[in-house]
Amino acid sequence: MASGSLSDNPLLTSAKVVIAGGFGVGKTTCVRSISEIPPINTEAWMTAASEPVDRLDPGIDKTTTTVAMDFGRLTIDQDLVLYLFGTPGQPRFWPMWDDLCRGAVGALVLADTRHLEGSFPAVNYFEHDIDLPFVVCVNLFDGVLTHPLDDVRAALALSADVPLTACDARDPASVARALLVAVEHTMARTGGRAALASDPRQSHQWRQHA
Ligand SMILES: Nc1nc2c(ncn2[C@@H]2O[C@H](COP(=O)(O)OP(=O)(O)OP(=O)(O)O)[C@@H](O)[C@H]2O)c(=O)[nH]1
Ligand SMILES: [Mg+2]
Repeated sequence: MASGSLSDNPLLTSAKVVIAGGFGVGKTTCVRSISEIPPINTEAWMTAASEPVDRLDPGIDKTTTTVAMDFGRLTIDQDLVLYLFGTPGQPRFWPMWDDLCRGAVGALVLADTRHLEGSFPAVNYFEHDIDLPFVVCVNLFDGVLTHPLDDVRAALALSADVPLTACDARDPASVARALLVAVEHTMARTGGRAALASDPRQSHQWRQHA
């Protein structure tokens, strides 16, 4: 996606959005697939030496894990740029989440229905520990929704006022739609344009993705 010369626009507003969730739910994949700049990732190899602390279950196709953050950028309008910050997912890095969320306008919390219990701490964090609008998004690992979203909502004991959606983290258009839900939720929670400069639904660039 072409971003143009961002610095030329005096009306440009940027907004920070956090992509959070438990271990291996697809946060890094999500940032990588949507970022218009080469994303910054902080991946470390998971080895046998780290087995006591890293989950290396059979069937989990994962050789690296995020040890600090992911960073990417998405221009969704000529005067609105999202800066995407992906959190690390492993419990030993959760203390970093407060720092990563500082200054954010919203969060997209990814969930994997094959290991839904891994999403409980993330949902709990955004529901109780921090005042930040968030939406929960099921990552469709097999390309299909294996459980109705109402069932996922019930299993997560998710409040009715928290939007629940689904995406394929590998698919930029799908990730864009999920981010749109998050942006719209932030706008609804903050009274329209209090936190964001413009309505992304009017964005031509956005429509190209979504
Ligand atoms: N089939 C499929 N695989 C995916 C999808 N999203 C992520 N993956 C794979 O799942 C694994 C984990 O993805 P990551 O993006 O590293 O997950 P993460 O949430 O960043 O993981 P941590 O940072 O370690 O918590 C990787 O091997 C990805 O290739 C998806 O939508 N479909
Ligand atoms: Mg990661």
